[in-house]
Amino acid sequence: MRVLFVHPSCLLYSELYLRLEPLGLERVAQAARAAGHQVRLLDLQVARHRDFFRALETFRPQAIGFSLNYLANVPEVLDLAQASKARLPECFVFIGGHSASFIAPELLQHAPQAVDCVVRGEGEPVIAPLLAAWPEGPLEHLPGVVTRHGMGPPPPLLERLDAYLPARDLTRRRRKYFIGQLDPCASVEFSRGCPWDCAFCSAWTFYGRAYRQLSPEAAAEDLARLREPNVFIVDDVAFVHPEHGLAIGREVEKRRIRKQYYLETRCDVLLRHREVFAYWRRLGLKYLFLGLEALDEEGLRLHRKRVTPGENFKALEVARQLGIAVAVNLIADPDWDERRFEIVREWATSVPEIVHLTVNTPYPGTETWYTEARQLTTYDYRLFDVQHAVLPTRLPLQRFYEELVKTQAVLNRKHLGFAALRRVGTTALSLLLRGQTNFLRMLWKFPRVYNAQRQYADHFRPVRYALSPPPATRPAATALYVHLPATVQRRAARQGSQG
Ligand code: B12
Ligand code: SF4
Repeated sequence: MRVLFVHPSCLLYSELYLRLEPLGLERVAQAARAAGHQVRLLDLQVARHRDFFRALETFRPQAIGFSLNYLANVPEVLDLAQASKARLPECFVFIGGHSASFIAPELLQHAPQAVDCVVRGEGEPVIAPLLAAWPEGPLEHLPGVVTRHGMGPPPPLLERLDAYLPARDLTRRRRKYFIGQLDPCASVEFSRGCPWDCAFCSAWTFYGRAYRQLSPEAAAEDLARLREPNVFIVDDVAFVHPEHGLAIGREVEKRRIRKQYYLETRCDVLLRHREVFAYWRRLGLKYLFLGLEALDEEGLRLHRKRVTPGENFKALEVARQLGIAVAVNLIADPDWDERRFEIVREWATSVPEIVHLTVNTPYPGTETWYTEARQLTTYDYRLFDVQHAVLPTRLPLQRFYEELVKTQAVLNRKHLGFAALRRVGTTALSLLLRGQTNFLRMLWKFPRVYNAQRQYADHFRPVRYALSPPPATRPAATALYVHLPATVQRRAARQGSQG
């Protein structure tokens, strides 16, 4: 079968600092290819809608699979799905990905004639049986598959993460992928899932609390295949198990791989396994992203982050000692007043780290989606991008955005514009000489991207697709998960055998 996989466009706000390859989709594409299908991949982060419509005419796909990791991309994907069906009525149109997994029935309701099914959970184990079942069906008997007629059993977890290394040969314009100074930059995955359970996050509910690792050999083999000199490690929390990080490092050394790396981890993991980060520093680790989330004890408790402010600040010290540049994230609550923004500005200008500010946003799949007592003020998918307030603001909404953007501008002054250019002049020049302009463009983009007036006006656009509100009563704990945790599965199996 001719299969076209499509990743939607970037959101304006994330494109400022980075644009990363669609790693999950590349892995699903590889699983489809291994099953004998003729596969193409189009990434609308680096291509245009007209390229998509051209691909419909020239490639004539018999199946189109859209990736929907981000809630804010829902309208774009639904519009493209409808346009695809209108042009190619026989084509099998389906959607998968992180956000799609939590709102599958809703997506089908929004576009009942255009979307044939939604795939919940990891795509690799499902894609071959799904394509084999079309067009005879029925599809809704397959694990993880949801159609208008029903929902299949819970999706299976991929048995071995080593099984399908990403089909990177399918992505074009790879020079467009970058993160900050790491330009160009590829992505890799060393592990999947997260053992923690923060209230605002859906990583643990998606994977059913499972935490799995690639073998050190497969991880290093994947790194060795990369042409890019820079690598973003997509793991939610890198090096949870120090021995895994050390073992991958040894394989990297054995193969004489020399790259620069960017990874995300937790402050307590950095404190506990400092030696792994020191080792990776020698291997080329340049940047760390730490989700600080809050500066105070109470904020951390509400997010159920399970770290203290003391640990967070100590972790920043350790990173500085190791000579690793750090970017941190703080979550701004819509309840903040001018004083709270002021405190963040003061703190952020007193530390050398890059500080990002995102807005507290309950997402389907997170615990706060069910427990957040405040009423959502909008159900417009496009505003669920952590740059808009979807909960009531203490300040008038327009004032809230003015404070938010003012704060972001202060935080960004340190590492964008002329200040940054002065600091990284030689790096910028050498990138320019190699024809890499993503980083340089980033330095001047801030005023175009962040704009309080526009963010406020976004609330008054006509809404074509609206998210369904959370249920009035909190569902059973197991309903939170996409992949069921092993304990829940065992319990269900026991009950089944007794019944
Ligand atoms: C890397 C990453 C990014 C990269 C994106 C790179 C890219 N283009 O794919 C960057 C840094 C750009 C990014 C940005 C954002 N991200 Co992000 N990101 C992640 C992260 C850490 C890993 C994603 C990943 O590569 N995973 C590994 C691959 C193998 O898994 P995967 O992509 O999920 O794909 C699997 C399945 O989803 C499925 N699948 C995926 N596509 C398809 C398609 C089909 C047809 C099928 C059948 C299956 C399928 O199969 C794949 C293989 O198993 C996740 C957390 C997580 N654990 O997933 C957050 C996460 C997805 N991001 C999140 C958020 C909030 C954002 C931002 C809005 C803001 C922010 N602060 O990060 C922006 C918005 C991005 C945009 N729309 O432009 C949230 C999602 C929230 C939501 N429900 O919308 C997550 C879950 C983080 C979190 N814990 O809350 N992100
Ligand atoms: S925020 Fe980080 S540590 Fe917390 S559950 Fe999500 S991925 Fe895990």
